[in-house]
Amino acid sequence: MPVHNADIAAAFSEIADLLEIQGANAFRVRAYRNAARTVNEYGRDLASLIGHGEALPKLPGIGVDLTAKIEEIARTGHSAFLDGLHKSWPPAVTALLRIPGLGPKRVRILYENLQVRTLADLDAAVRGGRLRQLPGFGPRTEENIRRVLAAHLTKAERFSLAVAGDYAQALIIYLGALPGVERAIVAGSFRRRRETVGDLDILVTASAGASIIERFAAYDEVKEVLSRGTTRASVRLRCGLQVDLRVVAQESYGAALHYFTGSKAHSIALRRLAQARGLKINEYGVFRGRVRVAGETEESVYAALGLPYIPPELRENRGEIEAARAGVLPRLVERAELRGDLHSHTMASDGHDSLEDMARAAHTQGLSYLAITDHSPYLAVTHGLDPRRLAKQGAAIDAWNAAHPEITLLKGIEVDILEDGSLDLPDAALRSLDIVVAAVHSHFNFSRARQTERILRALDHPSVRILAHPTGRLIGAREPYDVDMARIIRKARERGCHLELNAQPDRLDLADVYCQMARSEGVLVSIDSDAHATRDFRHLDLGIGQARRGWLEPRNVLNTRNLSELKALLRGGRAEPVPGGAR
Ligand code: DGT
Ligand code: CA
Ligand code: CA
Repeated sequence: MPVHNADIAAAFSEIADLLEIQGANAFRVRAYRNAARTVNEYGRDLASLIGHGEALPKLPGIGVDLTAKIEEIARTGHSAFLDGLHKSWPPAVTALLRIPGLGPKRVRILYENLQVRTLADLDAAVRGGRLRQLPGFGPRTEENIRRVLAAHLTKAERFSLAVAGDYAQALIIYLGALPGVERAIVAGSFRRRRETVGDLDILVTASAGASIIERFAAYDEVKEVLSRGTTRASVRLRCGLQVDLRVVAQESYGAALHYFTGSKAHSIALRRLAQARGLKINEYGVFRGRVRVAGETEESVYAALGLPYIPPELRENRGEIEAARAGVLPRLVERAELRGDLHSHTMASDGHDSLEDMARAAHTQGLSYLAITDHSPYLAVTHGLDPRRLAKQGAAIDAWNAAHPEITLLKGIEVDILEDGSLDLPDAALRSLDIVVAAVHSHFNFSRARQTERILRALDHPSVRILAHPTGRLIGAREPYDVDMARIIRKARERGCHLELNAQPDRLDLADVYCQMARSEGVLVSIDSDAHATRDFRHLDLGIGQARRGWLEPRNVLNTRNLSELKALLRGGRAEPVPGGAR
């Protein structure tokens, strides 16, 4: 694993925390904290500098000892000193420091007197009434800790974008209909289309804040009001999802929306840029001295900093500000630009609807072609198609196409990649199809080398055109399998294959960073619903969000092509090189 500056900074912060708990000299603690900040903010990747044999730059406040530690972490991914600290203070202890009211002194007392090492231990100690017996822990402290813990322990879980979306949509309709409300919009990670969200952040513009807050707290789904003021409130819904609401004046809409959309890293980088221009930026606007120079729209906020509008999906401080400054922001792909879908199932395997119903639904969704890719026989539960049933389905597809010029069905298969990288159907059956999508559904635990070789072999099969859900992850349920994605992407380019971005809510596989990698290697991404029922085509929206987070433009996406361009790409073996793939 490559070591990033952030990893080195995290190690230094943790050393500072643990030294503090130990009661170490305050100057020493501060030196580590400052070093963490310096490393984190340093513009170039220290590990790659070291990897290229370059001398480390002279960093402020970083002497011989810290330089040696940076080199050690960059080379090995570890700090022997930190590992030593962990022997007496397990890593989980540092989480206790984040609880308001618990400084290093108290954490140390908890650890030594009550053997508290984790938040769960602390929770047990509070419940057992053991906290108040300790020196320096009054009833007030105990009550504070109890409250923070309750919020912490239930908040740990993140919600999938799709689930959060259902709640968000209902809330926006409810809030939007309240008297006095001008606009209601979801900001935060939801607007940035992250695959999971910690909570929903809703922004409302209205003249009278207090009455909006009242009605928000009275929303039917609200289980508990966590905090409430005149312009803001936080609630927890019955499902456990937290929702933060902010009411702002119309004139601050853009600035507030920008602030609450984040990400925090993007906002911080932007604030630094503003400072360099003598401007101040906050949730109320952009200011020169006391004069407000922008804030009503997000466009005005960016324009005040001399930047074009940056779409929310890019706001992660992953190079988007530099790209904006250089005038080379990508023109991100949009849902309306998808002309087709290259992965779908019918009742023939494990889908719920007929081929004809799937075709009609896809057409209703604005698509002009749909690949029918039922399973191959390997996994018995999917009731996959053998060559005989596949041929029968092919005849049904021919019949459909003859009668329905409005949407073309492609004959396809989602063929299993077997243990050794061979495919689950005879070559002749695969050759008879318009499109072969290959997928791993077994042996997830192979070593990286073995898994990579297996997939590379499948991509070498002359019929294979798309690698489905390339890392096999199920968000929150199954880790991606261990593969060398860089090699897979290079192989795909060499073979004229494409990578799927599977838009099922719990897959969203390809992840954003791999989309970026595919883009820079000139490999096309196919944004597919993997629909198992007519209603599943709506998942394409989620796929688009992930693709946009991965900087994909229409030209980087296979299924923005019209049918004849697509057929050429599927036939041709080699994809046309995409010029200027890298940003
Ligand atoms: P999440 O909820 O964990 O999925 O992620 P976010 O990004 O929605 O984070 P959240 O809900 O804590 O905050 C929403 C936005 O509010 C965040 O993206 C940026 C802004 N924000 C929150 N705290 C701060 C802060 O301390 N500084 C700045 N600049 N912005 C903040
Ligand atoms: Ca949030
Ligand atoms: Ca929030």
